[in-house]
Amino acid sequence: MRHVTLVLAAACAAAVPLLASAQFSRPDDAVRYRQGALNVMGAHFSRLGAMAQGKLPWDAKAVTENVAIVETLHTLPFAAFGPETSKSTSKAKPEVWTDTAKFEKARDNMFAAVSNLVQVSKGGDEAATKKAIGETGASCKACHDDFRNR
Ligand code: ASC
Repeated sequence: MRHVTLVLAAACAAAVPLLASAQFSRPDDAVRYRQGALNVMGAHFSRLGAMAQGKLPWDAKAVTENVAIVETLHTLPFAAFGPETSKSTSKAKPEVWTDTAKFEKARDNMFAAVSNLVQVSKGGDEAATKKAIGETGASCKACHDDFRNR
């Protein structure tokens, strides 16, 4: 039984990207942290989006570099959405804290899309990678539509 539990725990740990813990002195520091991480991630994801849409030429080296940055950053913002930040000024909608299950589902959809993008992009298939970029962008947008004010 203990063995089964350990195997299950290991499988879960492998399936769910770890949320890096971070420490903030004040709620506003957490808000700045998550905005910074999302802003930098957006700058790099935008480059991928532009290539996927043919607005920039496809550049396999740039794809690898930008996917690696998105992979590193994508879990970071979520350590900084604690309930103590719900009263800080930001674009986050109250639903982040009142409908946490839905927010976490949107987060997990994005995590899954990024995992898929990382895997697919390693295969070097341009069309498949463009599709994975599109699916990842849709997961960003879905969360913004429901949980971010304009
Ligand atoms: C980006 C970016 C986002 C997403 C989203 C996709 O490049 O900064 O937030 O893509 O716009 O629809």
